[in-house]
Amino acid sequence: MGVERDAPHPSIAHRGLCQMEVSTKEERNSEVQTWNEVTLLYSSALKQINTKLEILNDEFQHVHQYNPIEHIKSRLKTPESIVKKLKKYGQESTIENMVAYVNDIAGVRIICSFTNDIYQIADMISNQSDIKVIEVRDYIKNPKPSGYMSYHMLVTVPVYLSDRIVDTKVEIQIRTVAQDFWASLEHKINYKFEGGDVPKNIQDELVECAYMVSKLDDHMLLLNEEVQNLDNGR
Ligand code: 0O2
Repeated sequence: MGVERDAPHPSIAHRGLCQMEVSTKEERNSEVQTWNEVTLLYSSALKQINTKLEILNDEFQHVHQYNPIEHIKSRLKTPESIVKKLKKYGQESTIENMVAYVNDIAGVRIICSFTNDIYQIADMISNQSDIKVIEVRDYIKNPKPSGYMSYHMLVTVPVYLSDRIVDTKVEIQIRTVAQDFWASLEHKINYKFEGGDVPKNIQDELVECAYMVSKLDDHMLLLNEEVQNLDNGR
């Protein structure tokens, strides 16, 4: 199980901060300090979640002799992307607003083989006593109009500092390899059109591909169950 970590480069973070409305040098220094503290919290939350997931995956391997998790990616949202989201929500670009309104500053994506792995992993996460599940969005049972399928959980994880414990938000996305393949191509296509309208025929083909991904996932799940039953009958 590979774990990738991407944090925004400090200079990018600084550039992002400078876009925020800060007037005096003292205010800017204090904002930089706050930014660094906030970034420390989110990156620590990612470390906590990643360790938990590795332990759960190892335990699952020990009990069931297979790994439900293919791989994990985690990232901190770039300041540019945070500012964009706050604009979308009609909020001013302040650190306070970013903490209050942007739920996916710390994001973890878990990729697994089969759709039933997704729900097992989600249950294992929810059962951790120190993790609080704030919201679940099941875009597998209810795909987005674009065709996007994934299971989203917004959780908080406690970060233990020297003088306090801070419950910190992390967005967890869980999806199959096939759903991830679709989402990454669709993301690239949207990026190519820079948020403008993707031609209708391409949108329709993406929806058609999402349907095929869903069929493929169902088929692979059945095939795997058939093979498991053969093994059990031996
Ligand atoms: P990035 O670069 O991945 O971080 P809301 O305003 O609360 O309704 P929000 O916060 O956008 O909506 O939440 P949503 O839609 O539940 O999930 C947001 C994230 O899910 C996105 O993050 C994407 O990672 C992923 N996602 C949602 N819809 C799609 C989609 O149609 N296609 C693809 N490829 N990914 C999607 P960001 O911040 O948009 O981007």
